[in-house]
Amino acid sequence: MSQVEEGGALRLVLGDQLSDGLAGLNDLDLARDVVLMAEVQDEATYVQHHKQKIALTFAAMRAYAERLTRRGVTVRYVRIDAPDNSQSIIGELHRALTDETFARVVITEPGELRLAQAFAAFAATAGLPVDIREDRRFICSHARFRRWAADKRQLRMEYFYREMRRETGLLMDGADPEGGRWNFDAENRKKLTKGLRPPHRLRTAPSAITQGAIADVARLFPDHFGDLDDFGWPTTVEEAETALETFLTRILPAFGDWQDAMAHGEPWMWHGLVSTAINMGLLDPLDVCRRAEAVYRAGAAPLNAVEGFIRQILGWREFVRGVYWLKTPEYGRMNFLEADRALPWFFWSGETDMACVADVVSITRAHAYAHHIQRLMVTGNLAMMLGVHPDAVDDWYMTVYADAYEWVEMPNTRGMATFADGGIVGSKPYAASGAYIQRMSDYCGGCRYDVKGKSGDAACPFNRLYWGFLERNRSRLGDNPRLAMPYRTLDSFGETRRAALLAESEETRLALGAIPLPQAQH
Ligand code: FAD
Ligand code: DLZ
Ligand code: SF4
Repeated sequence: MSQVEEGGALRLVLGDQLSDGLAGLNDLDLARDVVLMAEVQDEATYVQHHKQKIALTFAAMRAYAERLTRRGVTVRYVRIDAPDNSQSIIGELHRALTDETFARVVITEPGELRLAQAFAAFAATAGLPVDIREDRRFICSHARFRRWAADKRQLRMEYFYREMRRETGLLMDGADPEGGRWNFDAENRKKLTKGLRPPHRLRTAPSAITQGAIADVARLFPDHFGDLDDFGWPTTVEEAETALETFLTRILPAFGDWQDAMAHGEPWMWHGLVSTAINMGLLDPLDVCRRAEAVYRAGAAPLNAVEGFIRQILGWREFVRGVYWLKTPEYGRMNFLEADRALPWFFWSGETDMACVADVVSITRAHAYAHHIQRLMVTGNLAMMLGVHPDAVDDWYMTVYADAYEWVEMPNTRGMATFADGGIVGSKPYAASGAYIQRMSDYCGGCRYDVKGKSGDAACPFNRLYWGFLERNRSRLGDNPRLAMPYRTLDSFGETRRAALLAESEETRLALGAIPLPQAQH
C-alpha cells in the first residue's frame, strides 16, 4: 500500500511510454496520485519477443520508475516475478483498484490496437472515470493525419513529408526546401567503397539495473529468440542522449552516402540506432530532427545526410503511424498478393547458404537489430518473392527486432516490404533480383550461389524467384504503371520461357521451405 492520500488518480505508464512529458502524467498530483507500471507475461509473450527487446523494456521501465520516485512520485511497480502479478496490464489495473481507493484512472493511449481495445473495454466496465489521453509524442496528431489523408486518392509519404517540413519549418529556406529540393535520395545510394569499413560504434554499457533485467530475462524467457550477450541499447534518457550526441557528431555526416549499403558482419553501418529510444519515449522525434538540422546549419554535416535522416523520422515514421491508425484493423488482414506459404525455418536459425540472409539473421539474433535495407531488400524481399503469408512475416518482424511495435512494424512489413496492402504505403513492390544485393553489398562474393546465374541449382535464389514472382502475380500487378518495364521484358521472353521461369520459381520456393500452408491458415 502506498502512502498517498485517497481519492487521487491511478496513472498507467506502459513500457514504451517512458517520456518525461507523457500526456498521462501532465497534471500529476504528488500527494494523491499513484503511477502504475507492470512487467507482465502478456506483453512479453504476445509475440515471442527477442530476449533483448524484453530486457530493454524491463530495464528501461525499472530505470524510469526510479526516475519518477526521485521526483517524489509514488510508483506502484510490479516486477515480472512478483508473486501476486496477474501477468496482464488490465489485471494489474484491477488489482491496483482493489488494493487502494482512487477517484479515476488516467491512461495514455497505447501504440497498438489490441491494447487500445482492451483499455476501451476496461473503461466501459471499471466503475470509475477512465481518462484515455492522446499520445502527443508524435509530430503529427491523429486528427492532422486524417485531415491530410481525407482528400487523397493515394497516400504517398513524399507529399505528407513536404507538409510536415512546411509545418515544422525543418530544413526550410523560407517557403522553399533547403537546397532547392525536398529529397536528396539520388545521392544516398552509394555502394560501399572497397576497403571502406564503418566506424567503430561505442554502444551503451549495461548499467546495474540493465544487468538485473538481462539476468531476469535469461532466467524467465530462455526459449525466446535471440542472444543477450551483446546488449548495448540505451535504457535511460541520459544514455539515449549520449548515444544520440555521438551519432550526430561522428556518424551523421556520412549517413546519407551509405544509407543503403550493406557489408558482411557490419550491423550498424552509418545508421542512427535511435529507433528503440524514440519508440520507447527516451528521445523525442521532433527534438532529434531539430538537433540533426542544427548539425547541418553549423556546417558539420552535408544536406543529403541530414535531409535523409530527418525524412526517415519526420516522413516515414510519422507516415506509417498515420497509416496504421487510419487503416487498422483491416490493414492487419490484408493479403493483396494472396501469399499462402510458410516462413522458411532459416529465418529463425540463419542456416542457409544464402550469405546475405545468413548474415542478416545472424546480426538480428545477436543484436535484435538490422538496418532498413537489410529488413527491406534481404528478408522482406525474399519473404515477398517466396509468397510467405503476411501473418507469418509480421510475426517474424515483431518477434526479432528490439524496436518492433505493431504501429510501425506492420505498415513497413505488410506495406513497404511485402506489398500485402496492395499499394497503400508504397506504389510498387520492392521486388529485386540478386543484382540489387550485389550492387549494394559485399555479400555475393562470399556466397555459394552465383549472383550472375539466372537458373539452375547454383544460381542466386533471388534471381530464380524474381521473374516467377512477377508471372505468378500478373493479374494483381500487371497493370501497375511502375512495373510496366519489367512486365514488358517478361512478355518479350515468350510463353515457353515464362512457363519455365514460373516453374523454376515454384521449385525454388519449395526448395527453400516456403511450402503451402494448410488451407485453414489462409
Ligand atoms: P536510421 O536508419 O538511423 O533511421 C533513423 C530513424 O528513422 C529510425 O530510428 C526510425 O525512427 C526512423 N525510420 C527509418 N525508417 C523508418 C521506417 N521505414 N518506418 C518508420 N520509421 C523509420 N522501425 C521501427 O522502429 N520498428 C519496426 O518494427 C520496424 N520494422 C520494420 C520492418 C520492415 C520490413 C522494414 C523495411 C523497416 C522497419 N522499420 C521499423 C524501419 C527501419 O528499418 C528502422 O526504423 C531502422 O532500421 C531503425 O534503425 P536506426 O535507428 O539505426 O535507423
Ligand atoms: C514490449 C513490452 C514488453 C516486452 N513488456 C512490457 C511489460 O511488461 N509491460 C508494459 O507495460 N509494456 C511492455 N512492453 C511494451 C508494450 O507491449 C507496449 O506498450 C504495447 O505494445 C503498445 O505499444
Ligand atoms: Fe544473396 Fe544471391 Fe548474393 Fe548469395 S548470390 S549473397 S543469395 S544475393
